Amino acid sequence: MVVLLLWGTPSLADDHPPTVTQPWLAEWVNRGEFDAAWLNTLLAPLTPDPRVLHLMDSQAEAKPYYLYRKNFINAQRIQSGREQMRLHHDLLQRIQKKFHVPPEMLVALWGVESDFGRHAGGFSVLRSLYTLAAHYPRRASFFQEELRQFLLLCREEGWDPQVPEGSYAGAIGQMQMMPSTLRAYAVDFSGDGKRDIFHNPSDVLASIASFLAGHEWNPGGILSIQLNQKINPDLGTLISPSLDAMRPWQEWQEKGIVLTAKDKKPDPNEPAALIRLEEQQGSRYYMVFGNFKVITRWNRSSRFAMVVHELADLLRRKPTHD
Ligand SMILES: [Ca+2]
Repeated sequence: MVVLLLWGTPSLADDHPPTVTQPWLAEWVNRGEFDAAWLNTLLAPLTPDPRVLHLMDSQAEAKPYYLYRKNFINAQRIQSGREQMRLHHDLLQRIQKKFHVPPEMLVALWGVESDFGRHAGGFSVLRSLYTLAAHYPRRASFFQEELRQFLLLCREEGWDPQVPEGSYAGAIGQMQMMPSTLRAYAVDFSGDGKRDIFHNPSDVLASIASFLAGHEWNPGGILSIQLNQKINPDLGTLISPSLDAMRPWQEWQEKGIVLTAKDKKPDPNEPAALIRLEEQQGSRYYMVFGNFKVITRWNRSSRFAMVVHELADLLRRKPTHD
């Protein structure tokens, strides 16, 4: 009954039953967030995008780390990253002053997410999110909320919802943030009053910094230390089930983890976890610390965090010329 009241007469509802009668949309209208006729006009003509559903189901396969790394780190990516570091040197310094996140970390995330803005689109955000909200039961409630956040974001920023392009999963802009994350963390750093995360490197890089700072990035904190398996033979039995279960570094020392003399010395209270990544030659083990976990707040995968970490290290180092 509610549906009929909200969405007009039965005959009108019959014209567009697949979209406008869904209870989660009716709830937005009931809450007074959106106008029913506006939603109807926007969503009723949309058809599910089969490419989006296909890509969602084909992403699950986990490549070993050494193959995963190749998708993000190569000579071209490192060279472009170093050029961006030079080009935006002053901007990056100003962002660091405000957010206390190092330039190479911002540029590395930018590079991993969109190759420095070269590949940030291709899918209509509206159609992708609607496809997943209405036709992907496994994660429907997540994408229904992201669609709602996207429509609120469009209203706040003055965007036509039909225009923005993003990833097949609805990630937007040169840093590929989901709409809820964008609303919470994106900032205007260029000073024109707009959060232009599609075109403006100031806004893009500062928005990345805003996210990391907002997740308790520790300036000067350690990300990871590779462990020497010769002096730590039982690492396989100590792997952390999840980064949510980090323990103070001191407890790892008590369990027998030994660093080499050249390693940085973490604070005894620094939260730490033990992870394993697969290289072509076999397993490698790392102690990872608070700042590594901050990157996993962006993307939950340890492989993602390590690839950002490695690219950042390569960008910080001066290229070696003969
Ligand atoms: Ca701006």
